[in-house]
Amino acid sequence: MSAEYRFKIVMLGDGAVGKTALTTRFTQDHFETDYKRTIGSDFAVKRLEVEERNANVTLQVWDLAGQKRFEIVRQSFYRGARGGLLVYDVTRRRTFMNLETWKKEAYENVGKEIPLVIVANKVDLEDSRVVTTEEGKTYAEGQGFLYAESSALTGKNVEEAYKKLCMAMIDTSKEQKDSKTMI
Ligand code: G3D
Ligand code: MG
Repeated sequence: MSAEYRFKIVMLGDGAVGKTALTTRFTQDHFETDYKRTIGSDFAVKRLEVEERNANVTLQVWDLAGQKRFEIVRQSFYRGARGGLLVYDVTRRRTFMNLETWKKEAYENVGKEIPLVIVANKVDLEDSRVVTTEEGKTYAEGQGFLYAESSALTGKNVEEAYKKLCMAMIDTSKEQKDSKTMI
């Protein structure tokens, strides 16, 4: 019998890196170019089978927008989060540099034990790519994070990125002897 898990996760990263596009691709399997700017914070739910851990996971994916500066929004955004995707845009180096800030914010709000996956998004834009696979991997490995390269546009590796995070969260929750339901 498969184990059942429920996890809340957060999408982190600079504006326009593709957090909403990834979430939409993952939860609804489509891509909207004119997706309206996320207002406040919102979540989508998706159930996922993780064969590698013989588990079914219900993910509550929280996506945050510009109002990050409002403390109250930030608190409810992070409350109960068990993991996060740290997203950057491979065509904009600044978004890669800023991963450090997002990591710190996650640590401050959730704690250093939160599993994070670094997601290098927009790999379909090969010609404008400025951050290499090597750089992304080196950063992720140095931090002890998993790494995934995705394209919300083509759908490449999107589910895999979330799945990697699921595996890390399952392993963490097992370590914490927190058996089944989380939220
Ligand atoms: P955010 O939620 O992180 O702020 P969005 O980012 O999901 O709103 O995406 C920002 C812009 O990048 C959008 O373009 C979106 O279509 C585009 N985008 C997101 N993911 C990808 C991807 O994997 N490949 C490509 N080529 N574009 C992507 P617009 O023009 O609508 O602002
Ligand atoms: Mg958004």
